[in-house]
Amino acid sequence: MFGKLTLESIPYHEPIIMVTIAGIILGGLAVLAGLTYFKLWKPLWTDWLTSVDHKNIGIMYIILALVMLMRGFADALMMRSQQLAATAGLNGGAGYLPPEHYDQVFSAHGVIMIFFMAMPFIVGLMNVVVPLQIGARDVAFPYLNNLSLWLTAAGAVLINVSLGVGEFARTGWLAFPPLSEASYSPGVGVDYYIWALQISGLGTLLAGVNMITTILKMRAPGMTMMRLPVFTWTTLCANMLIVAAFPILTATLAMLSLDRYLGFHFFTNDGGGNAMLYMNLIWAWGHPEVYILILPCFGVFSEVVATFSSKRLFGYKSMVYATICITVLSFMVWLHHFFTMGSGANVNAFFGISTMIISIPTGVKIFNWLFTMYRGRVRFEPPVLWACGFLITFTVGGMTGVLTAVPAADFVLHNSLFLIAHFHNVIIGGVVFGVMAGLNYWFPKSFGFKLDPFLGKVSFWCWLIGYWLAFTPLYILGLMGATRRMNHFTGHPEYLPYLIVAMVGALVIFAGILATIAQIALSVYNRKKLADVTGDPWDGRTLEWATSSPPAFYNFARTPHVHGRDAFWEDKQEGLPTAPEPAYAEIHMPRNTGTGVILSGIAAVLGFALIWHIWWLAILAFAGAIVVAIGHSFNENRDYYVKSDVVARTEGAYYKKLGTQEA
Ligand code: HEM
Ligand SMILES: [Cu+2]
Repeated sequence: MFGKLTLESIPYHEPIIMVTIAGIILGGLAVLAGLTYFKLWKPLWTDWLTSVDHKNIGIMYIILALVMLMRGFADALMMRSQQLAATAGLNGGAGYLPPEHYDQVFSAHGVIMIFFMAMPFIVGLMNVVVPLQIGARDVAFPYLNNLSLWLTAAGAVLINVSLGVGEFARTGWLAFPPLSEASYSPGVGVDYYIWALQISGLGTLLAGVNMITTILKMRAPGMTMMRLPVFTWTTLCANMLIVAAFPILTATLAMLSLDRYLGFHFFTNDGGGNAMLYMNLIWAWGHPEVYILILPCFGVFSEVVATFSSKRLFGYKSMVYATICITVLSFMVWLHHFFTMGSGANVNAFFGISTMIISIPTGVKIFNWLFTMYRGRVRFEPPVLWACGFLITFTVGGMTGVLTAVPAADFVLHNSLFLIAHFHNVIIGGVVFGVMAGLNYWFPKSFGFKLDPFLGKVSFWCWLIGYWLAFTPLYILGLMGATRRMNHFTGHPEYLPYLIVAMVGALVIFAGILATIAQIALSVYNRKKLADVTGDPWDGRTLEWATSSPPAFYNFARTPHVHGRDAFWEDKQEGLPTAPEPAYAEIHMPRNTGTGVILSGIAAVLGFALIWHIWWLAILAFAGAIVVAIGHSFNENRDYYVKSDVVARTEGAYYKKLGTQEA
């Protein structure tokens, strides 16, 4: 009846898990009670969960990312403290986390941070910003956008369920066979991994199609490709990578499923299979994936550096071409992830060199940012601090990357903590710093008030110092021979001082995360004091700053006309209108729909049923999804016109607030 699911699937005997789950359940109940008490269920459903407004969808993506950041970071703290405790001799050198639990922790940490923290954060920023930057009313397919969000959330739900029902994969974040095959991982952990990624991956792919269409087809008149803001350019390239790369991931995981569920032999070591096929495929997705994460962050830094230096971005064209170069090159380097697997010297040399070539367009970008700031009057608000921290940290990470791209060096460094230090160096210094810059930069656009700058600076310094304390020791440990994914290091007391420093670093980062939470809470509390009525708190250059904050749901009452790069900056030089227009046209807008939430809920149930081999439920859920999808296609009530007097009233209120309208 319930497939493999029994009461034994719940890990009663693991106190750490049980306490965590009790905490999550209590927290969840508190939220539910709060929603009921303040009668928020209806607005939550009608204004948020079912919203097809790109701005709301973006905000919900970012909330998901922030929640999952805590979960992923809790895992990181557990790993740091386990290795420290074991090396310090706790329990005779075994530490407090048994290996089978530790292995789940590092796998969950990697998967959560990449797929459910970094990805939603970036897709969220794209959603909030890109339609505004190109002068559009929404994305090309608003309902699909809502579905993408909820499919991502459904994947996140499955991962969190694995904490309390069954187990998660013990295979690392890429689930390499043969370890991930049914013979070596007979439990449900890998199946949780597969279905969480398949469902959220579908959401990501749809989001990619949506963004590309939006940028190519919905730009305001006059916004040629060479006038696109750089963030929109990098978003376009990242989404091209999504559309090209995510199907590879889907196909690879589908093959792994066939192996696991139906006894196929794609990746087994017998029956004609070959595990190396999996390595090649997963990295053909995996390397572009890291550029999907970093390119939009390069875009954020470009916007931030230009705005806060009050200058045009230096070398706009070279920035665009460098982005395109990186996009293309990112598909030609995947083999650098397995130099040690016997491809031979010539193949390794090719991939080593192609990898190093990527540092050229990246270097171009670094110099462009530096030259933009050079001799500018840089205003050191939090977004710029993140950008400066990035310039230093990311550059070092890039250099250790070039080092590991030397095949001979990689034979020594492969699988060591040196590698862990390298990729956290680029992913924290690049992606986390990037999304934090974006959060601080665009928050006032979404909510109409700035984030508290003091706590923003505290958060930045904690992350920067914490990063260096936490990961510099790992570079050294790696050179000393410490390998990755270890529950404990037997007979290496000399690692202890480094592990202590790394632990301190993780705690400093923890302080940074707490500072961000406090920053958001305090800013909400002080929202009157931090308010911005102009819609343009930073003296911005691009069109998102041309609207009120938060923008009206239709974004622009009249589609802007673009006459150059930095469209809004140029408009400002010519003088902005100080009063609403005498008349507005009606505006065509999409209607909210609950179908995305329902379909994704069904998808989560389908995933759960497949994980536990509850076949009747899987068939039922699959059929249900088809029925709901077909049913939605009969929904004719999907758009409406905003009356011109509603537009006139909204705009009138905005100009009145600006204080520029004659009484
Ligand atoms: C915030 C502070 C962070 C700390 C202290 C931290 C710590 C760690 C540690 C201790 C490991 C295991 C290293 C080992 O194999 O021995 C690890 C692995 C990993 N981390 Fe982080 N991490 C952090 C942030 C992030 C972020 C932001 C990301 C991605 C966006 C990330 C992605 C990964 C991945 C993909 C792995 C590899 C997991 C595997 O081996 O399969 N981490 N991290
Ligand atoms: Cu790579």
